[in-house]
Amino acid sequence: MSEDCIFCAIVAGDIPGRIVDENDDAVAFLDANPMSPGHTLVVPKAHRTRLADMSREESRHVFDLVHELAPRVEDAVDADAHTIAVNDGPDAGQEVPHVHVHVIPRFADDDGGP
Ligand code: DGP
Repeated sequence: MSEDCIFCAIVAGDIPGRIVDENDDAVAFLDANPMSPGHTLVVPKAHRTRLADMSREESRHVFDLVHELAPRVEDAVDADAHTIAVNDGPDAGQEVPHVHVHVIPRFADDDGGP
């Protein structure tokens, strides 16, 4: 855990997060600033800043949860598709320095979305 990391605080339960699902190594919670209804973030429980900081095993657990969750989120909000994205590094738009996979529900009429 990193002391001043907001996502570590959510994983630890120190600040409220709308947790959707979890496995041994990853947690999914709703994005506080959603690009569409149901926008969910999947993060490793351990503090990792970039994808390259994760082992293959850690990465697999994160993406296992994405794989399991995405169709359920799509169903839950009656979406037509979803965008799955990682902003990996500040120059790619990563604002929170704890790896997170965006699962963004998309709708046929959403005008291009994110
Ligand atoms: P990125 O630009 O890829 O680093 O996206 C960061 C996302 O994290 C952005 O969609 C908003 C979300 N976010 C930032 N702070 C919080 C928070 O405290 N709680 C939750 N649930 N989401 C947050």
